[in-house]
Amino acid sequence: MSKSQPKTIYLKDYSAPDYFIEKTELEFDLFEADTLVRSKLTIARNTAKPAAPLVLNGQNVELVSVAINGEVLSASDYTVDDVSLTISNLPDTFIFECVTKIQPQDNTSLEGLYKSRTMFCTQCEAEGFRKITYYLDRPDVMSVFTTKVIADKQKFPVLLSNGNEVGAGELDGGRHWVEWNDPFKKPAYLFALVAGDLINVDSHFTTQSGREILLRIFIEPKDKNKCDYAMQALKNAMRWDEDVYGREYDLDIFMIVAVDDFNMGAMENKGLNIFNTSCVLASPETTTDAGYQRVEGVVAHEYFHNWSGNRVTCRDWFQLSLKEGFTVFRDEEFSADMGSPTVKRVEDVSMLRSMQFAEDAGPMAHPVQPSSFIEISNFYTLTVYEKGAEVVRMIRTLIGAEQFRKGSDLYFERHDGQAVTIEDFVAAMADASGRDFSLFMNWYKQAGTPKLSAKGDYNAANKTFSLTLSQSCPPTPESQTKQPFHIPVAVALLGKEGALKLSLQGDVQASISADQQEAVLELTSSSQTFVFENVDEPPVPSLLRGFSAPVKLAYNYSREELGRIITLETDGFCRWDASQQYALLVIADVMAALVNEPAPAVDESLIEAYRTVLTNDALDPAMIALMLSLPSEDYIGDQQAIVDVDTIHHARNRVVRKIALSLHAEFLACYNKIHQELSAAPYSPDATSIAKRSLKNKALAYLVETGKPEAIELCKAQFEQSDNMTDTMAALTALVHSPKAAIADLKAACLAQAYGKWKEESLAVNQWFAVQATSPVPGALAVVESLMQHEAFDIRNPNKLRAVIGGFAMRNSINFHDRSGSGYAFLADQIIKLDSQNPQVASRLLTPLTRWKKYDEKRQQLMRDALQRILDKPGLSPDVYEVVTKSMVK
Ligand code: B3K
Ligand code: ZN
Repeated sequence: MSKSQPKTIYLKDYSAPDYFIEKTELEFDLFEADTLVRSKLTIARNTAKPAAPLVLNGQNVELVSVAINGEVLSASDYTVDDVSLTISNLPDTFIFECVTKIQPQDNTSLEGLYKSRTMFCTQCEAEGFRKITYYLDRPDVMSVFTTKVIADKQKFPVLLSNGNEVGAGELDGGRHWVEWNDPFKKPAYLFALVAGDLINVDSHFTTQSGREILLRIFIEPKDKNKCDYAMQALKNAMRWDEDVYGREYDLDIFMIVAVDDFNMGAMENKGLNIFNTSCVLASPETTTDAGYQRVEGVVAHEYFHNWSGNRVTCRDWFQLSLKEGFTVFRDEEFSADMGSPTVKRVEDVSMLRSMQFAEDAGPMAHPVQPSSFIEISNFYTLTVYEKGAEVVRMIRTLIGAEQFRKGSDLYFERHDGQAVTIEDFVAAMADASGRDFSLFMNWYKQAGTPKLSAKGDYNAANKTFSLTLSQSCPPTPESQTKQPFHIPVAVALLGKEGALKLSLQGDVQASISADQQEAVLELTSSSQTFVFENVDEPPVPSLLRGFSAPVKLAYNYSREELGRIITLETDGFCRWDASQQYALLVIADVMAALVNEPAPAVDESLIEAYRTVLTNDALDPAMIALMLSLPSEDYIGDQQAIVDVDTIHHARNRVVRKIALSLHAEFLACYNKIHQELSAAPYSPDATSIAKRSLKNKALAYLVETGKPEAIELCKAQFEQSDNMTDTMAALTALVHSPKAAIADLKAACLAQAYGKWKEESLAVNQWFAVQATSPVPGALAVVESLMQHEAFDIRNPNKLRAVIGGFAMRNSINFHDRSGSGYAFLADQIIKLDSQNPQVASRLLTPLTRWKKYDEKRQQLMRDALQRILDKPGLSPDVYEVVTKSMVK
């Protein structure tokens, strides 16, 4: 099959491999022009299957020679095509050797072996190893790897691969070699190699059983002072995994290498994680609080994969969420424990609802365990990762923390060293808890976001409150009709003074917490009624506490009822969500009124609710900041059948401005108080300071919205005096995104000053690019086009592409969706250009165009025209081909 005829792969066609590779011995001879890869594989036929030819995967590799049991084969002994090498009539066990030639310096896809600036590095997940040498590049083929790396000693003093260093030496011509051995069997996707001129920062960790582990982060010398935070995060993650999951690290060394050019955040290669610099380097002057938290989260995520992914891996790529959903769940819980659990939960849910729900409603919607794909790279999605994590979270909610731990112990014990399925994971949870998860499996098998409708009925005479829960799920590409989901609905009933004690009538599938204030109701059919008894007053039900299931809740709350939840609920998620729902109602009123009048009034009760929240000293400042954040334009759009881009933008802005003007004094007092508190100590990315900064900068953003000269001055002062990136970027963003024409010169001056300061700091420059690309001020496209000509822009660097093109297309709705279609045409041009260079990045950046069905007819047509133009490009990559063809289906 050639790359121009993409083929669909189905889960139902899975078949065990015909051969196993017991031992893999590799030798890399790295040169500037060609790299030679010598591979020696000890192969055994899978005798459980009928004899079959050996078909090895290989792509963009030049075969130099091939031998079986030491005998060099002639061209007639094998066949080679674009994607494979086939040899027939082989004995049951044999040694396969081959030499391949590759050009990593020309590999712009950043998959396989490639060069990031001056260093060689690899990215093999999912199917990149086949771009290095011929191999059984599938996760259920696990092998022990030995890797010898040879290179020029001066240019590449550091030579790394997985496992432990087992030998090193000098060669003629200024070359040297290092050999590594990884004693743990692993699939090829976990293979890694690095060669570069790097320095290392070291530390140590003593495991719970007393083993001493060397922790080593490799960076460029200029970044020496930027790894302390990642190192501490790594140690925290190692300890946490021992404490919470009983998982200890296994090798004697754990290495992280930071590289500039990387398609995603990081990669969990065994013992040798490779990281995008943006997810490992951190310093107060270049990294925002959110950046610090991302470093902590990603370091932990990759570390946790050592068990959930590496020791127990996936049988095939349809099982991707086995490792990703579970590992995201683990990293979310870790970050929650390191900071504020409520804030973390709200942030995660907010992202899920605005982005994963849109994916579930779009043309690329797929189950957490997809049943088919053309290009697996397209399935590293919010659904597989974030929704996958929600599904694991629901398992824990249903069986409780203790049984969940028993289940994970059982899973790791049963399957250590194996490549398994999502069903194996759930079976371990079922066996440990004695619960039946057969209906629950629909969460893995069906795409789409279920709608959960709830209706409450209070009977004063019987003192009962009946809660009727119903579910439905819209059709998605893989299934038009849906089976019911097993939905855990965590509920509290709020009386006038707070949560009521709960008691349920009859024998229903539900559990009640020890303090009797929360019930987890299990909805397992299309509709069920749960009756609470001894309810002395009409309650307000607070539903989906902690966001107990990834569903869209429909309950007809009045503003008064939402107000009660905002004031009395102790569950932070529900409290925040009530404030979002309240704001949605107010924004919806303004949107409706905008049809008839240009400047409709804004419901004052929202202002009063915000005033109460803002002046509530008992609340965590981060929670206040979140509760004072209006729902995003994306989330508002998600509530509409056809997104009314302009009205959403104007209505939301109107509400923002009204809040800003009405609460001006409170915001100023809040700003000054926190600013003074924080100024007393140097910057620190601890949870308390982060929380305070988030509220301070929320207040600043509202102050700038007033457009008052003193607010602009305050913002300018923060920009100039700040000692940290969080405050600097908050001030710069508020100025650059302000619609006030009178401050155009100030914006330009601040941007110039910022660039002058950051031009040697690539990660800071990315943020400088993003703040401009995401500006809602008219004319962003012209700015974006000029940024792409800027000296600091680098079309090969995914971080730059994400900042500029991604910022514009994904985080600047009002400009990207300009009625003229200019945003769509621009994006199509970029995708066409990027497709041959880096298909993975191109395919990802394409997402906003795929959502055409959500827009008005004129925009639909313009978006489809843009998609068609992409499709017409000859030789389109399978990555982009899959997304475009699936999204064009009417
Ligand atoms: N497992 C990698 C993702 C690889 C993506 C390949 N296209 C990072 C992670 O999820 O930890
Ligand atoms: Zn992962």
